[in-house]
Amino acid sequence: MTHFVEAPHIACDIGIVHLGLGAFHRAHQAVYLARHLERSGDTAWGLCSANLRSSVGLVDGLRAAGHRYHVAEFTDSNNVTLREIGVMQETLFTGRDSTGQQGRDLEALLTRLASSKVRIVTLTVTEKGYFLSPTSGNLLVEDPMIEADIASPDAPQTAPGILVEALARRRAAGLSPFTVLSCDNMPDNGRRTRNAVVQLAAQRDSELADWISHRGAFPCSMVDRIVPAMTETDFARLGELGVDDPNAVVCEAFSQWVIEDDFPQGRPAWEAEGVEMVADVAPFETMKLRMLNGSHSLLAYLGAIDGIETVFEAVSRPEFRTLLRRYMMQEAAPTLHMPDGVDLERYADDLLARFANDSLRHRLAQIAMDGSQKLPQRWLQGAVARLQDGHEVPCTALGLAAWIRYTSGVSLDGRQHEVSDPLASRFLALHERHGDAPEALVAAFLAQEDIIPVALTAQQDVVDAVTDGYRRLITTGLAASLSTL
Ligand code: NAI
Ligand code: CS2
Repeated sequence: MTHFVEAPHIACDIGIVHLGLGAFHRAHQAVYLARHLERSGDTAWGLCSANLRSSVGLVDGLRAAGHRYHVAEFTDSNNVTLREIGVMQETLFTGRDSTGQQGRDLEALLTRLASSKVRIVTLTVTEKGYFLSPTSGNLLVEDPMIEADIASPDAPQTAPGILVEALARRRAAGLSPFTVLSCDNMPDNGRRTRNAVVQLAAQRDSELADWISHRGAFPCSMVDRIVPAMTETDFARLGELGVDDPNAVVCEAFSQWVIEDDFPQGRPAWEAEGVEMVADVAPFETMKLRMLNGSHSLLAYLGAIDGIETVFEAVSRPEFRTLLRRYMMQEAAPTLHMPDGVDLERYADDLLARFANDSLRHRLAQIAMDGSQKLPQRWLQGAVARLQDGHEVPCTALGLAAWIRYTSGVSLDGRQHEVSDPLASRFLALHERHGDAPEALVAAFLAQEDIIPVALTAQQDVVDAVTDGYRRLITTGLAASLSTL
């Protein structure tokens, strides 16, 4: 069954600016705002969405479409809600466009951010977009992009740089800071965002940094909706449903948003749309990152090195479902501290059902991206906790072995694949230096202390488990490795 939901044409003030106009933003935050607008008629929370480095075509395509697009929410391949979204009022691009011009709309974005009507900034710029060390959580001040923003603070290119310049303008104009709400898959994402902004501000003006630190609000949030990158198959399927929209996104019907309620300048009444406003997001964030995202990364690396393409394909194999259930219930769930009433067995079952949604072509290659930025919160912090409780982490160890193999760019049968990661060149150098000698190669990867916690590599049995896992993968293949597990 196909259910169409059209969007009324309602002129809004722009109260929220979003950085990172990607698929997830269009299918998650913008949907909650659109439903809020349609239900309440509250026109204070129109949306300006900006891309800082890629997808200028999407920015211009949405402008050409009057900033209206479609979200196809699939319960399964036979049931979909086609929702038109009309809450977006402006789209901007501040990266380098096809003519080589840098920062086409930068001044427009900074002016928008300095407007008294803008009271919230949300972000989905991926884990790497904050320029933070995955282990220490501190700003990577030696990153060339951050160095450039320190040298030219009034012409920022990074998300932290844009936030600092906008906050500096608001302070100079006597305005309060906007609230900064990260919607990225990072633990403690609000506090990590605060780190990036305050530490960058301190590079230019300690009084500005103090002002942001004391007056700024950076609530944490847990976000959840599976939104795969669009494929030609997806566009063709929407075409069959009568939707010809190059800016459309496809996603599952499930959606969840848990937000720390800290909005000094006010916020939309998100509760009416099912958003959970809480005092402490941490338990929900850790649960989701370790159980959902940790499972996703296991599928991504173990599946991709064996030529499996999608989540649906992987979980169609019983050995993967067994692996995920064992990982979730024996290595992730025991490390969680949930409020009464949260049933983790039920949550694990629900996740396996969501992964088996036959209408989503969620590519393992997309999930495998940026592993250096994802694995600390998805596997490694939980593994350290589990080991400190005296338990082994065999699923995580095999996952690490698969990740190491994945970063070589060569699958188990010799086929090549792209390795998309900010540290890809470092990983390639390690492979070139150590070849397929499991002991030396694994030791070299586990010695990367900016990714792998020392508390993990101090456990020799973990090092041995990863080494044995790597050796089994390259000598006996995936099926045998999983059955041995
Ligand atoms: P996408 O590829 O459609 O969009 C990524 C966005 O991040 C783009 O706007 C891109 O320009 C921006 N970006 C990438 N690197 C950046 C950088 N260094 N500085 C500034 N902007 C940068 O990906 P999608 O699906 O929108 O996911 C984005 C983030 O949303 C994820 O990394 C994750 O943190 C979060 N998320 C995604 C979910 C999904 O299922 N797709 C679900 C839950 C959270
Ligand atoms: C995925 C997430 O790409 C990935 O790393 O694990 O984007 C995942 O789809 C979402 O977190 C689901 O909420």
